[in-house]
Amino acid sequence: MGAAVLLVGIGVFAGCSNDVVDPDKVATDVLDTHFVPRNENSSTVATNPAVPKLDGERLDIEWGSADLNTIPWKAIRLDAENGSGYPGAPIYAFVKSVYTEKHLYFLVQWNDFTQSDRKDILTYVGPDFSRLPPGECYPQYIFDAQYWTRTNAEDWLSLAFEVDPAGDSGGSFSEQGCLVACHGGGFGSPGAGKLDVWHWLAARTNPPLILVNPNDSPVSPGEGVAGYADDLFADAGGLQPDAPDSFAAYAANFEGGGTRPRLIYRRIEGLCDPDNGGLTPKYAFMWKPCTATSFALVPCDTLNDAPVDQTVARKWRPGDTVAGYILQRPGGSRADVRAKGLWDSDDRVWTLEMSRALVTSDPERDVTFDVGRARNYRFTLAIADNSTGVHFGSEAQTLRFVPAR
Ligand SMILES: [Ca+2]
Ligand SMILES: [Ca+2]
Ligand SMILES: [Ca+2]
Repeated sequence: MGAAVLLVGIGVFAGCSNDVVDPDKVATDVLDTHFVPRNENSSTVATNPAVPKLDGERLDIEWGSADLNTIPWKAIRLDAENGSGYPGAPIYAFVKSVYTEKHLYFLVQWNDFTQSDRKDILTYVGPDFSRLPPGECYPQYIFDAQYWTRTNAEDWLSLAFEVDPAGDSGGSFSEQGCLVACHGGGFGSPGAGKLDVWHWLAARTNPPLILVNPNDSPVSPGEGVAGYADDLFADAGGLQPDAPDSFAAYAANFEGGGTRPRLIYRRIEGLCDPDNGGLTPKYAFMWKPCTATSFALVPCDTLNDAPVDQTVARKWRPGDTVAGYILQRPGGSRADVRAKGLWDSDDRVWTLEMSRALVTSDPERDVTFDVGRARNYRFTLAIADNSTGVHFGSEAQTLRFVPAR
């Protein structure tokens, strides 16, 4: 496998001359996580610039120089056999990990030829309203689901760790990964035990940006302005969101399996901009603070104010799109995992940086990383390319905490 990994590794990052993948360092199932000192008592910013900044940009200072190999790459093979459906020929994800006194960080890079970050785009496909007699209502078009379509999925990545030893009659998660504990029975339903699942979604959890460290300067945040990964768990009851008192980063902007939007942007009381931590607003999604009832799609709608793909309000025309999801910042135990992915259009690579506290306030549903006991943690990695269910999966891997020197 080593030679194959090397070849694929060089192929994936052919555009990055700094990346040297040594097959001896990557041909095992062990991902070492390396200690980075940080003054955790600092109430302002990370005092060590080597602590990763969650912004989807991979810097040498935060992830170790590839030449010095202080933080080696781990290539993880992902294939259809350990995934679901047939996503295509196997791919490799390149992973690094570090930890501080209180947090664990992952860097994952993988090839993806398409940036799929708009799931369930709602598109109006009825007549052009500017060609209809003015001054009339046309609920038979704007309010009829047959004049709307809902298309597209999203890229996603998930990590699964054991909270309680998981498996079923086919074996254990520790030995066979998702072959038994995720895909054995119903999806995400290990017969016994419990998995902690971190589910980064390019369309639904990546955009709601907020300071990673609330005490950071919003102008130059040392720890970044990140989105989230949905924090879920899987047991015999299936895949479920962390609870109670938690809420999701997203809600559907359509009814059930329907196609007609519930809400659209309107240019009333000023434009309701997403609050993206001072970054450039992105209109590919609806933002929860903008969802007053006055934003509901009504039968007499004649104007499309949606700022998606346009700057001036005008009458609806076929091809106009509305966001499929209403986004907000998640809360409670569901909001423990911070994540920011950026897609590079030149290299066609996703770069995802993730972080979670070693210990959360919800040890029932979240794996607890006990650095003091130097335990190893088995995990699996899954990646999807613009799909809800079809994905690549890895065999079970080991996360090993390298003791601080
Ligand atoms: Ca970074
Ligand atoms: Ca994609
Ligand atoms: Ca949690």
